[in-house]
Amino acid sequence: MSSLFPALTGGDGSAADRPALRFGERSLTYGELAAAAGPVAGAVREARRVAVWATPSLETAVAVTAALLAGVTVVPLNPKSGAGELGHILSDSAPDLVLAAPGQDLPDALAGLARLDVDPADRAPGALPGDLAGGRADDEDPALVVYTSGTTGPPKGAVIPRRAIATTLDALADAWRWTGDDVLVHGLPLFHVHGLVLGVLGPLRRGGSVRHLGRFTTEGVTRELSGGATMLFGVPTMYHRVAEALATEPELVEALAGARLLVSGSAALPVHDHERIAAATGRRVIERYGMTETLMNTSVRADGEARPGTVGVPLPGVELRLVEEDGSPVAAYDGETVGEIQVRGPNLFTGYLNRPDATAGAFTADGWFRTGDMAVRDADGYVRIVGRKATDLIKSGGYKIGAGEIENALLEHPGVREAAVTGEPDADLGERIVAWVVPSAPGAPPTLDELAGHVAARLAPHKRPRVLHHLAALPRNDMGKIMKRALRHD
Ligand code: MCA
Ligand code: AMP
Repeated sequence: MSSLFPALTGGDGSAADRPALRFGERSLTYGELAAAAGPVAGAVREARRVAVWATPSLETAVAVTAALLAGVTVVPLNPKSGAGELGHILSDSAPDLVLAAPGQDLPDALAGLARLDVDPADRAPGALPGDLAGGRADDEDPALVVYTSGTTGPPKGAVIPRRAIATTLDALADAWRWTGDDVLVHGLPLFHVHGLVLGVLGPLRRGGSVRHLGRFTTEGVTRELSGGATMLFGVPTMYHRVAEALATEPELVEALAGARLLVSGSAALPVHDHERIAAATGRRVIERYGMTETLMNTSVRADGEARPGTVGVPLPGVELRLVEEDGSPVAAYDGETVGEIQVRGPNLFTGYLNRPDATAGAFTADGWFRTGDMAVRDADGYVRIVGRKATDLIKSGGYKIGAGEIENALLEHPGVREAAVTGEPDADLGERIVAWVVPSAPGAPPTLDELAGHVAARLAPHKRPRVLHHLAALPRNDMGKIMKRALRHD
């Protein structure tokens, strides 16, 4: 029954005047956050699960904090979700109500759900009600259900217990020397683990503060890092944009040089971008490796060697091993022998909501989680990710996207008779989504704009194809299975 946020629930008021959250011009101290979250927590306390319309805003941060104080599970919704994806998430997670900013337009899919407006200006000063301050939930209770894509089918809801959040954030505090004196800046979305758990709950657990950029820009990074922020979190696409801007933005170079810690995650940071940032600023970006289902597994430590191209060493409490195809441990940690990463520890989720089959398939009999990531490990423990087991998972801009869900959406378009989706290298996004389509009417094939709009409206804009190829037929093997390796554009 321990509190996730000691600085909010401590009761002695020592942190009350310290800054907690800042979004644009609006900010809250710990005292103000407790006063804003208290009434919301009181209003949701009888609910089992609430959805939060997770715009990058103060309202979202207050809503999530309040629900967690009340011991209620949060389902963060991507506010750009299309109708199909939103419908699936709502019917799968069955929230009791949706929390949103006052005046926020919500799509029809949410019309049948009770709504609670969260207004950070609506405050009940004073200490939190006693039972909230003490923490109402058990450590094993679910805190979040975060939807994540698989190779096929719609996204699955990863059930993340309170214990995993506390454990992962405390392990990162150890690895990064992260304290209440740190001021974090980022522009990450708040419906995934990176932006929400690390980027908002992280500073709140430490008693420090976060300044959210609303949307990522290098100008915003410069402004905040030269105005008191100490840490930057981002996906590799953001660091790539930073690296590109260094030559023309000398203030950015200076701001980065003065930061305490620059952290990249959610996908591999290309060594070239790493080196460009190091050469210009003298600072090395630290990489950490995580997953929605496992939260954080490894990191380069603040006091360790930043070896570019590696994701560092296992975090305290995390067991990590590399296994062969048959599940046996690889013969050697020699920096060359490749195996699948499996992890075990208190940072892990408890399972996929309503999907016991998928949950069972994700774990070995003795509780190791199969990440699907392929890696080598040096003798001194450093892990280097070299690829992914499933070619049908695409990482674009740090978002994980399943080829199957895009193929299904494309097939719902009347102009598409057959469809296959692949990822191809992209300097900015890491990978970009490519659609290979056999048109229903060869004389009038659907355009890229049409199909991108179609996928964005059903799933989400980041899942839209960025390249389209029309084909007369898809390459198939004797079994009729599409041979994606044969899909190459010359
Ligand atoms: C474009 N847009 C459209 C369409 N085309 N909207 C509707 N229909 C269309 N056809 C809109 C978009 O909605 C968006 O609107 C704008 O155009 C630009 O979108 P996009 O092209 O997607 O932006 P981008 O520049 O490519 O985005 C790059 C990005 C983004 C900012 C780096 O990819 C991003 O935020 N990535 C973060 C992903 C992340 O947090 N992953 C963590 C999960 P508007 O202009 O309104 O925005 S992984 C994780 O959590 C694990 C645990 C881990 O390890 O971290
Ligand atoms: P998600 O399911 O969206 O949480 O994405 C998790 C996946 O992102 C992992 O399984 C990895 O494939 C990838 N990932 C996260 N961090 C890193 C990193 N630092 N380097 C390479 N891949 C990463």
